[in-house]
Amino acid sequence: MLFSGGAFTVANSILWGNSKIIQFNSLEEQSEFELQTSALVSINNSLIKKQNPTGAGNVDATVIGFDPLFVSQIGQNYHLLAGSPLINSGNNSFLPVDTYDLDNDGDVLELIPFDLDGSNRISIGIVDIGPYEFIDEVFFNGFE
Ligand SMILES: [Ca+2]
Ligand SMILES: [Ca+2]
Ligand SMILES: [Ca+2]
Repeated sequence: MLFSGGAFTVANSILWGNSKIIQFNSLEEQSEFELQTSALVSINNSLIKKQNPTGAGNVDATVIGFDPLFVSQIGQNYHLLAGSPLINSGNNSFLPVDTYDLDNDGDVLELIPFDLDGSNRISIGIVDIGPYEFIDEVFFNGFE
């Protein structure tokens, strides 16, 4: 993927190497990601492999030994493990509204209610970066 012009926005998203780009906003799935300085770029509350993009709230993936704690990178399973730096690192204000009324409550102006699994899009008050919200099983199931 090469952005050589135009403008694009990345928010609450994961761009991870040669695998999928996962997002909710304006980008489609891509296999590569490269920026040229002529592109107008807005990257916020996102993770880009081996980068620390300018913008607000991005995860610094340039740290030695950085691990986003995906369930399986090889298996391209981008669900998050407990302790992932992506948990609660999104920005709720970047979420799209529920235009298609996914929860059938007649409210199309609320924030989108579900993640890619159909779980609550926002858990513990703040959206996680990427398509899946981390659910704390202990919290979710009540007491152990
Ligand atoms: Ca709704
Ligand atoms: Ca609702
Ligand atoms: Ca969360």
